[in-house]
Amino acid sequence: MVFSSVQSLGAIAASKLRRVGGRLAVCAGTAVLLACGTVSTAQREIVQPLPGVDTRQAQGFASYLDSVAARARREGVSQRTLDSVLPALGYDESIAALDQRFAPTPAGQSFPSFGPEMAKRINAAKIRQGRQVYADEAARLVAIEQQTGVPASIMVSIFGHETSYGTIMGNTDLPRALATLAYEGRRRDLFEGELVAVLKMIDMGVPRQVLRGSYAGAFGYPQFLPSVYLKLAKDGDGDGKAEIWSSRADAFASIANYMVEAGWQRGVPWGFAVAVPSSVNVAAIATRENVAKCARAIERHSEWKTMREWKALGVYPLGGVWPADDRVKASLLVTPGLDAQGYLLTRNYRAILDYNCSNYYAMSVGLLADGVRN
Ligand SMILES: [Ca+2]
Repeated sequence: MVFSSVQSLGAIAASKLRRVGGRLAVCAGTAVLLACGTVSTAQREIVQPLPGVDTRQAQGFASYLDSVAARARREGVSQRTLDSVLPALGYDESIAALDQRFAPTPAGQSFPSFGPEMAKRINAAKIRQGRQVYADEAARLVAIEQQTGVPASIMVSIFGHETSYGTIMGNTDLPRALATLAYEGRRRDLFEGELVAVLKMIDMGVPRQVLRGSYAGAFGYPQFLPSVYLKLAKDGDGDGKAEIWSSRADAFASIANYMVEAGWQRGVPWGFAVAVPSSVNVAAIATRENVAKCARAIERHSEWKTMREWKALGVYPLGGVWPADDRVKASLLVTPGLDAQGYLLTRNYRAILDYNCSNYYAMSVGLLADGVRN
């Protein structure tokens, strides 16, 4: 199905309810442990400041990298890897500037309408391309879906959202970007850990030239951070390697593994469009959850209620069909700008939010998945 406006998004989602299937799954991990040493002064002197970077900053950066080397060594990264990567890294001011520009939206700022936000992310071409990917990779996708319970359409949709189906993966050198962001310091805890993780990947034999991605360190078809790669990347095509930058099968298996790890439940829809009668006081049932992650996105949700409870309140699916199990819990998200007044969202929606903490992202992943599946 191809639609011409966001008005039909709710209808697409609602019409999808009939098809849900499932069972449970497991996940994998990777660890690296090797030997150590120190970065010599001679090697440190190779660090060249980029144009516009003063000498003091370059020295500060070099001594910071010494401390990263010590940490990486403690975590088992080999001296060979440290010597081959760290001395040649330069501080990149353009990356630091990008990071400053994308500082988080302050709390209290109003949220944009869903209509234009969905229209930015989903269009007829994106659905068509997604269906083509689905058709091309059907055998593999179905096998992964059977194994994990994560729908093929969700894997394809995330692939579409993250990298436009593998066409836009970013071309920034990851060690350089992560070293810059860690040194810059606004989110040092995060980026220093990612820098050490990328060193572990190099230690494992991942070729340096494939370690290119976004300025913030996400890489490959699913745009994983290095630490996520180490923890969750899977081999999907049977060659024993998790090459998420060149193998769609590996990317799909890794995305599904991420979703399972984030709590994806087999046979449960991500969510569906609903009508909400005026008798429902949405403000009165706002969530009181105190979550560590995605708090800003989740504060827009209602408290959890079972399908049976929503039904009793007079809420009903625009597609006319409730999930088979009326004990499944969902929270309500009011969606101004969409045809549907709101969506009932299950725990599986939270798994998508875990991938990227934005209601616009998670809704758009769900709706594109529905469009691809239709
Ligand atoms: Ca593989």
